[in-house]
Amino acid sequence: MNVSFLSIGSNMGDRLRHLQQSVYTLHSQEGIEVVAVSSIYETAPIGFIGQADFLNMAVKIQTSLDPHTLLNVCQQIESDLGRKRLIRWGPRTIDLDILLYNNENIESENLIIPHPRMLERAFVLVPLFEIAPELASSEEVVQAGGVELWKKIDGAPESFWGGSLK
Ligand code: X6L
Ligand code: MG
Ligand code: MG
Repeated sequence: MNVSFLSIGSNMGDRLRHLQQSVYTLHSQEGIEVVAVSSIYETAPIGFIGQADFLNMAVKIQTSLDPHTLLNVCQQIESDLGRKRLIRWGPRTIDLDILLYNNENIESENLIIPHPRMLERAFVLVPLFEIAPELASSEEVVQAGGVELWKKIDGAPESFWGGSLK
């Protein structure tokens, strides 16, 4: 069984209802079980300003679907909830983004995992780390950002420079 994290956002119409409907529809799919949901956060729009504030959340799923089939499910839900792509980064009834799929790196024409810009976006990371605090320092997320633990530092600050400096 595979573990995946999704980021969900809405800033048009009944935003809460769109989040609820999308999570319910995910859980109703054969091959997807929603195993954790974050709190809902109201967030200022990024990318294209002058649009309504978003509600954002994250969910954790267990799934037998491969990443491309999961993407198809997400896009079908977006379409069913009336998502129209009119303005780049513009208002949307619902947006479902696959953030992580196991600890895989996937780069195909229509799907990149880990989500390439997730580490720059508080509206993604705050809900994600709420349901997966272990990810805040994990290999999946940290390596996705080109950041690898080089030397673990434990102990009092003075032990950092030790006897080698005065
Ligand atoms: C410079 C240029 C800096 C572009 C940032 C950031 C563009 C995020 C697009 C960017 C830039 C995005 C949401 C949103 C969008 C959302 C909130 C995007 C795609 N989606 N703002 N903006 N929540 N708060 O879900 O993420 S558009
Ligand atoms: Mg998005
Ligand atoms: Mg999207």
